[in-house]
Amino acid sequence: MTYKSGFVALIGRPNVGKSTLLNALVGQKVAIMSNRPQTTRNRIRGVRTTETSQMIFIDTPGIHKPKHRLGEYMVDIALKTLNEVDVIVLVVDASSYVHPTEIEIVKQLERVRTPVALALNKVDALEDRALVLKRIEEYQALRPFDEYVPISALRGEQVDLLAEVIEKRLPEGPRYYPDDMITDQPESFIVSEIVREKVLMLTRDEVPHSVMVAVEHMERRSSDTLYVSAVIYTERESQKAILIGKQGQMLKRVGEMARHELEALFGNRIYLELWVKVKRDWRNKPALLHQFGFDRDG
Ligand SMILES: Nc1nc2c(ncn2[C@@H]2O[C@H](COP(=O)(O)OP(=O)(O)OP(=O)(O)O)[C@@H](O)[C@H]2O)c(=O)[nH]1
Ligand SMILES: [Mg+2]
Repeated sequence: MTYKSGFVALIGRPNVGKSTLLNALVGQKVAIMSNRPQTTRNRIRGVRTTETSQMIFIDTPGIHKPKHRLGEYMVDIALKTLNEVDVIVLVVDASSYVHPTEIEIVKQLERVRTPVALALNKVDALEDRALVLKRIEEYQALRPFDEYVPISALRGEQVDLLAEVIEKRLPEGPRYYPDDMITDQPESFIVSEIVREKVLMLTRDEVPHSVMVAVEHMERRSSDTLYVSAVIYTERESQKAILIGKQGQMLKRVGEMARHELEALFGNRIYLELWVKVKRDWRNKPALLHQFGFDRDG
């Protein structure tokens, strides 16, 4: 039997569940998720290897109308991905109406010849599951998709079916990554993202969006202890005060939650030291974006 492999982009507007789907497809958490739009800021790769195929999924930032340079970068990188993959999965929220952004995304898809599967996510949130048929018709009216798959990424429903229909569309190819490799992200990136995820969970309004986490130092101090020092950057003194909290309570909670998850993930004891610093308006400063790794070719 021939072995198939290839790259698969997960695209869609913010908050539809792309990262949740990526994690379900690879069977492990490789991308952080939250109920805030614009959670994902970079391309995140997750690998699913089976006897018959290897798929490299690329989770992308949600496509939206950018309000700052970071947003421009995020949308750029998502659209650029369309040209670099074998299959595109447009993820939509089946429990909500067709959004103007989805109409925009479909326009962008006219530029590419790549097969596009429509994943209608969040079917668990539909009052009546038959509504998904109506949703399919609405999307079909925008363009014919190569596949339509209703799923619940959160519950893992029909995620294997989605993988099957994607596999059909992949070219013959080798195993690019070792069997047991699930992501190619460096440990320091995973650490910074998990810290950021806890900030997204615990803060509100503009604070979650203003945050950038940078791991400054990681060091194995003994066979079972990993020492990590990270800085949470924010844009204003007032946000810094919120992140630290009364008597440092907020920072402590962020640190405890992140440490707990990282210990489970790495199977090590983690000594996590967090600092909060202000970098005024960093989301609009090209030099800072570059320093934080948001490069257009990234
Ligand atoms: N009910 C339900 N909620 C879901 C499902 N999939 C994802 N969600 C929720 O939707 C929210 C957004 O999920 P994410 O995976 O972070 O969405 P995203 O598309 O990656 O968002 P961005 O990174 O901001 O573009 C989270 O609160 C998820 O728990 C699903 O199948 N059903
Ligand atoms: Mg995401």
